[in-house]
Amino acid sequence: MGPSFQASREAFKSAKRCIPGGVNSPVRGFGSVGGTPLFIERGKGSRIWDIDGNEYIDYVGSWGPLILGHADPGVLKAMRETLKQGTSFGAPTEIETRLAQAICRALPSVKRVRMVSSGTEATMSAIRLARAATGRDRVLKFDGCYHGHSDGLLVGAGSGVATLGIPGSPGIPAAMTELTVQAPYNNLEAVAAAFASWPGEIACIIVEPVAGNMGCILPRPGFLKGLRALCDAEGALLIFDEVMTGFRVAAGSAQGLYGVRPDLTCLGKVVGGGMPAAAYGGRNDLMRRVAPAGDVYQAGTLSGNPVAMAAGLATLERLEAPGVYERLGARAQALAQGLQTLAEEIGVELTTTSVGGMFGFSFHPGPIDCFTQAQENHEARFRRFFSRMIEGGVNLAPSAYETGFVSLAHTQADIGRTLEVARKGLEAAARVR
Ligand code: KE4
Repeated sequence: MGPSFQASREAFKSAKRCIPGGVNSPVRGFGSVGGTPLFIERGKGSRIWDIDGNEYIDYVGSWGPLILGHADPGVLKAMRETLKQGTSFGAPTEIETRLAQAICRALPSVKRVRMVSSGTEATMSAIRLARAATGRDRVLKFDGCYHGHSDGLLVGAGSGVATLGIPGSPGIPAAMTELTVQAPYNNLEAVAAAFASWPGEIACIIVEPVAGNMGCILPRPGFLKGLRALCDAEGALLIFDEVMTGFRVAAGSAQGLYGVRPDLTCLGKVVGGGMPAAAYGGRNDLMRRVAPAGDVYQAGTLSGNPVAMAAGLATLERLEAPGVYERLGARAQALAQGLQTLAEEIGVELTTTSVGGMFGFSFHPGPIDCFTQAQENHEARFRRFFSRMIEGGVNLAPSAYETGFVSLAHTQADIGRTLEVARKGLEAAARVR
């Protein structure tokens, strides 16, 4: 007898009466995998429990922030200490400076940084700054990359947009999307052609240095350095959207891992430690333009919220310890390689990737270098695999267009248990024609 999801079913019915789709973010709704979204009761370390009492090894980790694991004692303690003074003041606090210092310490390209409350705000603001600094209006993004839901970036987007097969989104004026130039990920020729088509008009390229919103797709060797060179040649700015990769793939994030220096960097997820906090930062001459230092306006009631800062700072300080990224990388690699080995043994086509503490898998023979290829994945097999993993007590992202995350709380035993469950999941998927 498999697990019961009755309480989640009831909770979902209630939620749908007052929340669109019953969830506060579309990709949580299980739209592409079917069934009822799990309503979560609590988390601890690598585990979460739903309101039916079912336990799961969790690889969503709130979509990346919980790199230390759920309910990390150090993070909770830092939040409790900060809460004693109050929650929010709408005035500067020293803990905001300390988190900014930690970010600038880790990322040499970031000389000044502004805290915001979501990755969407971070990318939207970085683009406004790039347009102001260059006097140009067009923005180049890559198909399948997701940079949050601001109007101009919901073009050819990955993550929930790809998951639900939504062609862009109604409500976005053509005037906005006309300014967004698209190119296939990992395709420098297409980027060069875009610059040739719009000479002197492209303000910036925004890119996920590891594409985590169409599965997990690594940059081909030379791709990121090629973007840097093209931006330098064309007078455009290079924005690394490291909302997902920031402090996830290496101590110096993806820019450190791949040795490419962006002009602006967007951060989120890990820097908030599970609380609503994100950031954008970069070159001094650019960040000096941001109000009130400069004339590029951006603001936020809860930007730099002290409790969120405490969670983020406690997280980043722990990530400064030696060996952290080796451990995260070993866990993610063991999982990805284990899945690959099982798939080859069972005879089901599967492509897996891992970098730092993130990993991906796709029911696809490979290679997968861009969104068009990613979309050729066998979604029915993904759905079957996903549901078997849930039944077996393993929580994965409910979408073929997302990435998985390990934490410092995930043990080798967790990985071993996950692969035991995955064997049955892959066998079931292999039976789907
Ligand atoms: P938020 O506005 O959701 O904080 O961040 C947007 C964002 C920006 N850039 C990248 C590279 C991102 O991955 C994201 C958000 N990621 C998704 C999942 N891949 C968040 C989950 C959700 O939408 O519910």
